[in-house]
Amino acid sequence: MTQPLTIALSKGRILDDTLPLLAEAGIHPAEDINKSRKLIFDTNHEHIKLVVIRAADVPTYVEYGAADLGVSGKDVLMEYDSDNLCEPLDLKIATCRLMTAAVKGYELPEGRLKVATKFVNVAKKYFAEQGRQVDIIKLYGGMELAPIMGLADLIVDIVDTGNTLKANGLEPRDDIAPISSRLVASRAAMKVKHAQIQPIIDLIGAAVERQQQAK
Ligand code: PRT
Ligand code: MG
Repeated sequence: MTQPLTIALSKGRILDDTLPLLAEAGIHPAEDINKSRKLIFDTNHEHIKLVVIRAADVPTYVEYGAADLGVSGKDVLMEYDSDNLCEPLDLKIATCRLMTAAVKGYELPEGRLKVATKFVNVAKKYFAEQGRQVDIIKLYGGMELAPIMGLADLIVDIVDTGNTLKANGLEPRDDIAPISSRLVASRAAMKVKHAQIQPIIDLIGAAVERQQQAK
């Protein structure tokens, strides 16, 4: 008998891109995920279950083996920063960039910078690599407000079209990393459950290829 295999999906905008990709891979939830209040879903594959959880919690579920695979933004994985996780596939969905931004035309002060972000670990690492002294101010959202209100010199945030920055009188400054969602697994599960996990990686990998070709 095959053990059920659980894939943890990130709720929110990543889910909107994940469901069509899973459909392309032939994995269909038993009911409409967007219309249900359930968190765990059966699929047309008897041994594959889907769970829908807060995006920031997906790496935790996967690292501790509560889910066998996950779909996570690269930004979330960079911030989580665990050696126990691996990324068998770049799903090439929910693409954007992690950037610094400041008030348009604002000249950065010499010396220590105040940086507001929810990506505290990413920001620390980035500015350390730049050799720049910073005070990181942790925010939970709405980062765009921080430079306008004088809370910070810079923010580290996700940018897609740049419209949100522009609408708030900000401008993008430096690129930190290109972002897309990844299929994530724990290194332990990749060894122990390889025979079960690999066929699913192959299914989804082929679907990614087909989606890219259709573009
Ligand atoms: O909202 P909640 O706190 O529950 O969770 P969340 O904010 O992590 O979830 P959600 O649904 O917003 O999804 C976030 C994930 O989607 C990120 O971790 C990225 O991997 C991915 N992603 C892709 C984006 C964007 N594109 C994006 N544009 N996440 C956020 N944005 C936001 C950004 O924060 C900014 O406010 O969109 C705005 C910028 O967009 P532009 O087009 O105006 O530049
Ligand atoms: Mg959000």
